[in-house]
Amino acid sequence: MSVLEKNAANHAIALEDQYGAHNYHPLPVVLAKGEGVYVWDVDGKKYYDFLSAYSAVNQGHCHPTIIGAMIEQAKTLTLTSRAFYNDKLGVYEEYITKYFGFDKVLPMNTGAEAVETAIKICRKWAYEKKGISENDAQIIVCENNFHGRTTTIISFSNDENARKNFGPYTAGFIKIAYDDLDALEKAIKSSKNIAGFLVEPIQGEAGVYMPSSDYLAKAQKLCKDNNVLFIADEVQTGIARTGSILAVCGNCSCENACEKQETYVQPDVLILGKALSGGVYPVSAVLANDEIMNVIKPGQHGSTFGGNPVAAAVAIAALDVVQDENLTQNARKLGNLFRSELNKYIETSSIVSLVRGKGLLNAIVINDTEESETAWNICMKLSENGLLAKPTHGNIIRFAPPLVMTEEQLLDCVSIITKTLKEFEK
Ligand code: IF1
Repeated sequence: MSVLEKNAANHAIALEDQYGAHNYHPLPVVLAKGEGVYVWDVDGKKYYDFLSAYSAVNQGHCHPTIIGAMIEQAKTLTLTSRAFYNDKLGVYEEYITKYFGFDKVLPMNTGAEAVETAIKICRKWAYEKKGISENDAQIIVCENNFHGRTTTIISFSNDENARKNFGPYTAGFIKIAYDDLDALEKAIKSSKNIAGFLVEPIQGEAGVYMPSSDYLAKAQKLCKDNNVLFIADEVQTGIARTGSILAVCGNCSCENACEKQETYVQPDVLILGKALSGGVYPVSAVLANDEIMNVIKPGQHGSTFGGNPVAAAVAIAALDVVQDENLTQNARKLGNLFRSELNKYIETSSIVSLVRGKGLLNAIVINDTEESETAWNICMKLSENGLLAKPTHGNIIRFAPPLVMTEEQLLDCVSIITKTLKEFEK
């Protein structure tokens, strides 16, 4: 790296340090370009992106179809607010509701906004349809959840770093162990005020924890039998990431979620974000059927940018790409290959205890304490070797490349990962 190039990277870092809030601790890599599965830093070094902006770039960086749709709409009409209609929103609403099999969608921008929207819809439904007394609704959530960073959402987080000193906290949430049906049944039966159950089909931030194979279906049945809304947060697991169009689709890899598949656990409320735009624009959505969604009346919820024409055009293109390029099947196939290849290495590894995941949402557990720097140091070495990944909690490294990756590229990444890990073998 030349002195000049070093200065470019250091200058970018120094600017962020001086003028930006210190709410992140990034790897010291300064990116300047992205295309497909690759990103380049300011010095022109090329990397495989194995984080995909936390599963927002499922369709690959700067996908030409999505970028084209964004440019076309951005040159025409960007924002009307919802004070007026526009010619793109209804087309998008019809498209996404048919794509996922729901009557209606409420369009928002970020994942956290969509989670907040789902919480509001659930509470309103509880008071106006289930008959729970106002302000008494309780929503069940899971330990080690991650649903975003608003004050209400961190109120039911057990991550002290994300929660401490942001109180007073929002009431109305009951925390239970993840993947524990007895705990869910007990919580549901504990009160007549249970409105909903908010769950990640796979706990991404917690370290890519997958529940037992029958957990989601049995949890949904418990909710159905007790008139409790089953709310699936698929912001990270959705849009083909896990080798199904939704993680709640179980083993089905058809392009559209459909009740016909015996493995499909249709939520009462579905939350989407991130890859809904292919990572080019903040787009999120809450989907539900009329008997739930129609509790929202004019003036009761919304946002300036929610459902704007650019978001609508981008989301249609992003969902088209998933189907046109068979990203669901590709994620399933390459995910199986990734885990099988890593397991061959793990058999003789002293530094990695396991690999787990579904589709191309995977993680390895490093054989060291949560407080150790080993996972971080491995990611630093991976970046030197041309692959970007970041530890999630302590000793877990998440691996989530764009779903457009080819088998050849994946095997190249496996060799970079195993070569790097071998440098840390004891
Ligand atoms: C950060 C984590 C992942 C999410 C689920 C809602 C949201 C997220 C299941 C909120 C967002 C992002 C947030 C981002 C990093 C990333 C993340 F590490 F923070 F936890 F993916 F695991 N539901 N996850 O995963 O969506 O408001 O961010 O659009 O805060 O650093 P958002």
